Amino acid sequence: MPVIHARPGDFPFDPARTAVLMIDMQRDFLEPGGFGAMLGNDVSRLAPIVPHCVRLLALARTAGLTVIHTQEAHDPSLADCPPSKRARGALPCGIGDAGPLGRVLVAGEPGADFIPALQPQPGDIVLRKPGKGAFHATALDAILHARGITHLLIGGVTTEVCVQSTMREANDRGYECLLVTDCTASYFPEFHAAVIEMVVAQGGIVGWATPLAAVEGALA
Ligand code: TIU
Repeated sequence: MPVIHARPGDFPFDPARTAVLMIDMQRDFLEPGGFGAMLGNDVSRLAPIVPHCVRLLALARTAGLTVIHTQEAHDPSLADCPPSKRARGALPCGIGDAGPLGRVLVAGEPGADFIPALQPQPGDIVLRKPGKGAFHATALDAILHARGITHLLIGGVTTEVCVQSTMREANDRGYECLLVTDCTASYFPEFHAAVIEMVVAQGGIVGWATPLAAVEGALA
């Protein structure tokens, strides 16, 4: 069984029971004019991980891992968007409003699409989600059970929002989770660093963490 060298210790995994979960690599979070920018963030901070995420997905497909892309986006009716979420931040152009990338965080709009470098490929799974955590109000748990998936390699954006929420949800459901540290990014570098420490502390209370090179070392 391959082993990924990680913190707080080695992460053994069966590739046939392992999925890469790529969280929300959408134009709305990575490009100017999207939801992340509407929130006042410097979206250029997320760009450096893109080549790493490309490598992780290519490696996963070659090694036969399941690849799942999540997409934070709402139904055009906004029926799946809690009013509290829409009101948060009192944005002049917020969820559901018309922005430079189409209606903000709405499925089918340009902003909700994945960035060009990380478009889903045939065989990948795409999962739309209305919340920050990918298990909330989705079929993710059923999808993973149906494939016998027990281990997750997690990347995407942002580290302390959708990535951390999803990793905690997965950990509570019994999945063994590894955060690929240079395949995830935050608008706040200090939050990114803190999440990594939170995950691996206390014997890996939420899971494991390691850079892409260690994943490549195990799957090469
Ligand atoms: N604002 C922020 O950092 N993130 C989100 O709103 N969604 C995700 O992390 N995908």
